[in-house]
Formats: sequence, structure tokens, C-alpha cells
Amino acid sequence: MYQIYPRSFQDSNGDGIGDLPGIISRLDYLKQLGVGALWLSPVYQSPNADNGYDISDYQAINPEYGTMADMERLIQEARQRDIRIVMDLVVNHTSDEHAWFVNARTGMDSSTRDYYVWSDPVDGHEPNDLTSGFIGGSAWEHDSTSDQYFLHLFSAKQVDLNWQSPKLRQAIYDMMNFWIAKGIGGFRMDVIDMIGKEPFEKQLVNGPHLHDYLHEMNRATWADRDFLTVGEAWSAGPKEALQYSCPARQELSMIFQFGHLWADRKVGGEKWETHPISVPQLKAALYACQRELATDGWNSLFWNNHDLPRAVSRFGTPTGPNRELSAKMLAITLHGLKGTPYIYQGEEMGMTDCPVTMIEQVDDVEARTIYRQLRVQGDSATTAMEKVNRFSRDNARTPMQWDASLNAGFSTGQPWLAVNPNYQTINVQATLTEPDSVFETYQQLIQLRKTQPVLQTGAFQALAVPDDVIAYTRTLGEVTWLVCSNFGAEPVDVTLPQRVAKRLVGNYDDYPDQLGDVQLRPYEAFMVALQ
Ligand code: TEU
Ligand code: CA
Repeated sequence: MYQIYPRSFQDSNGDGIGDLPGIISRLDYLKQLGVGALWLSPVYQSPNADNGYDISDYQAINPEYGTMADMERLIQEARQRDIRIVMDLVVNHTSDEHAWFVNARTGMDSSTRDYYVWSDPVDGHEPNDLTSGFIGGSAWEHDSTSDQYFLHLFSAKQVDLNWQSPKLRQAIYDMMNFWIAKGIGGFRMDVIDMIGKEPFEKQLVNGPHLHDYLHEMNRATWADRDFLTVGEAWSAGPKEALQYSCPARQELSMIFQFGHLWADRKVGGEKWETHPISVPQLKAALYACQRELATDGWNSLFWNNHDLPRAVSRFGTPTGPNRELSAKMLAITLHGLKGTPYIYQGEEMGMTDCPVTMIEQVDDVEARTIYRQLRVQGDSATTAMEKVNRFSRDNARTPMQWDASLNAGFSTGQPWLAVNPNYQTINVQATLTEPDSVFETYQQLIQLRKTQPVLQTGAFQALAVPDDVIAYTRTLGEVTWLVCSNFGAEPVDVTLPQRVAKRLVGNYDDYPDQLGDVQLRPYEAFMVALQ
């Protein structure tokens, strides 16, 4: 699966905003990479308070991105290349400009009033102290027409839907069926662990009816079709992942869990409280998922997305010769695991985070709020900007770097978010012409995943190796493959199963044919077949 952030992928008309015709014009490139599906971040009608994660009409395309006819053409053109389109389903909340909410606001008797979460004031105040993630302050907003409060766990323009309403649930399923009928191949479900919330109990994730709703949704929409669903679930660990994805329960194909991404964060801390990456913590989290979902359920595999720093900047080295080495190492590590790998646009050529010096250069609503809070708490502007540069979602949202021409070939106009200045050297054209490129490594890995059953279903086994190394095998019948990766920029000695091996993929030309005691070079990684 390849994630496209449409705003930043390819602009076709020079307005500085990526669009659907732009995506269509790059389908051959994606086919060449070999991916089987594209997850598009939201392209629906939206006032863009949170770049499309605030939808005002689920059944219309944002004119910035094109028309419904463009969308239909994208679905067709992709299918002709054996690529499915997976749409982002944002049904925890709608925009406050959605007709359902505009109508709900007209009064207590409105037909869609119960689509949202309302409460009378308690002692003249908000019903409780829930806070909004993105803008700080209360998650309850006062509505003067009815003197009630409504709930928004994200920005005030992202109003929480009330899944306890059967009518709302049916309206969502109808909308999903509208898209399924258009021939899409799946849904990525935004903050799906929140739809069963009990705001008055202050239970925001994993509500008591969450899994009932997902089962009901499955039956009411894609049941019995060849259709992929992946839920975003920040609250889930391996056990919950199994619940969501075990086929017998008829819920989702898989979920995104984020356990491995705590490896450079204070657990339970805030997202800007970072520390150097702990590889033991990283592998413990990855392995826990492999083990828990070994025989039932299914994993998703990813290093980054539109909310997170870029993989090579976070887990590797974003400059110098180690950039390509570490980008390939990350690709090899991920693609060897059992599950469905997700590539975030630009990852396939080792695109890096783009640091900024002033908060004014930042678009992301979340980063702007946190910056303000950090300043109030006493951080200097410099310290606060350092933190913002480590976590800001803009890091991964800068335009796709296609070539070394003006604006990286993304747009002939002024891009909505500045292009990373390193586009002169890091771009698609360069990676396609260079021998042994990062792109080629991804391409090889994708081909192996498509053709080699051992990578699809082979059993996972971790190997005992030094802290900075991740090494595991996958076994199916007589076939055993080994994946070994040095996550450090320093050489490290390891002892690996001593059997003659066939080389499959690696990031150094001359990796050993005979394993045993081996010294791994900086960021060295390989996938080999053991005999
Ligand atoms: O993100 C889920 C979410 O919980 C975010 O707050 C996430 O923790 C944060 O972005 C990490 O920096 C999803 C979408 O992926 C995100 O883009 C949306 O802004 C959010 O939901 C609201 O729809
Ligand atoms: Ca455009």
C-alpha cells in the first residue's frame, strides 16, 4: 500500500495544490514501483481546518482536488494498472460546515440533532473537563441557540459524531456504499478506536460498543467483497489488534497500531518529549505484534505517515551517504515482517524532514498550538522550534520531489507548503536513473512480497542479536529467510545461523554468502534465503 497525501503529491494546474489529475498522471510511476493500492488522505469537500480531516460533504470532491469525474477516472485508470484506490474514511467527526451539523444546530428538534453529542450546561458550565487535542482548551463548545454544548475532541471545526444514534450509523453506511459502488478497493478509517466513545464517562477510546459498531458496519457495507479495511487505532496494542482483525469477528482487515513509535518518545508523555531511538524498545514492540498475530488476525507495517516525521530522519540518518543506506535498511527491515507494508509518498526515495526556523512557516494546526503552549510554559523560541521540528506533521507534508526543476516538478505555481530545499539531489528522476537506488530496493522488496509465499505467510522467529541489530527469520515449509539490519551508524559484530545463503536484497554490494560471525557495517541490512 502506498499512501498519497493529495495536497502534496502532484499539482496539474499550477495553483500550488496537488490534485486528482496530478495523481492520475503519476500512476505509471506507481505501477513501476509495484504497489497494489493507493490510500488517499481525504479528498472530500472540506473547509480544510485540518487539511481535509474535517469533511463537509462525504459525497463530493473538494474542487481544489478536481471533480467527481476525475475521481471516477482515477479509480478506473488505477484498476487498469492493477492498483486499487483506498479512501480515507473520517467518521469520528464531521466539519461544523457539514449539512448534518448546520441542520443539527437549528434547534433541539432538528432531524439530525442526535447525529452529534450535546449536553446541557452543568452548573452553568461545560459538562466536564475533556480537552480538545488540537487547539487546547475545552472539548465542549457552547451553542447559543439551544444553550447546549457540543463535543469536539479535535478542533472546534471537527464536531464529534454520535455513534449511539442508529440513524447516524445508517447514514454513514449509506455513504460508504456510495463509494463502494464507485469501485474503490478499501477504506482507511481515521481514529476508528474513538467512535464508541462515552464522553460523559470520559472514555474516549475503546468504548463498550466499538466492536459492535465495526461488525455492524462490516455487514452493512463491504461484507463478502474483496475489500481492504485498515483502522487507525492509537490506543491499540497487539491484543486489541487481534480483536479488530481476526476474520471470525468480521470487523476490519487490519489496524495501524503505534507501539513501535514510542521507541524515541517518553511512554505516556507528550509527543514533543523525544529521546534517541531505543532499538531494543523498537524491536520489542514490532515482535510483540508479530507474535500476537502469528496465526490469526493481520498486521499493518509502517514507519511513517502524514502525521509523523519521515522514517529516514527519525530512525536513520537524513544526510550524507548514510541517508540512502539507512533508507534501504528501513525498507528491508519492514518488508521482511509479516503483514501489509505501507509506504508513505517519497519514502521510496528516502525523502527527509524539512526543518523550519519560524513558526509562521508551519501550516499544521497541531504544531502551532503546541508551539504556543511550549512558549507559555517557558521554552525559548529556539527550543520550542527545535521541538516542533522533531514532531511537526508538516515534516512529512512538504511536496513530493519529482525532479530538479522549479518547485521539484510538483507545481508550476507557488506550492501551498514550501518544497524541501534538498530536492535538487533527492528526487524521483535522480532515484530512477541512479544504479542501486533506494527506489530499486523498494521495487525489489515489493516484487519479492508479491511472488514469495514465505514473505506472505511464513512464520516469524526473532534471533538473539546485539541491541542495535534487528534480526529475524521467516519460515514456510522447507524455506527459511533471514532478515538482518544494523540500526546503528557504527559497525557491530553478530553471529548468525551458519548456513549457506542465497542473497536476495541488501544495501551493500558485497554482503556475505556464508554467514556465521559477521561484522555488520553502518546501517547494513540484508535479506537472504537460508538453505
Ligand atoms: O490522527 C489521529 C490522531 O489522534 C492525531 O491526533 C494524531 O495523534 C496526531 O496527528 C499525531 O501527530 C488522525 C489523522 O491521521 C490526522 O491527520 C487528523 O488530524 C486526525 O485524525 C483528526 O481527524
Ligand atoms: Ca492543483
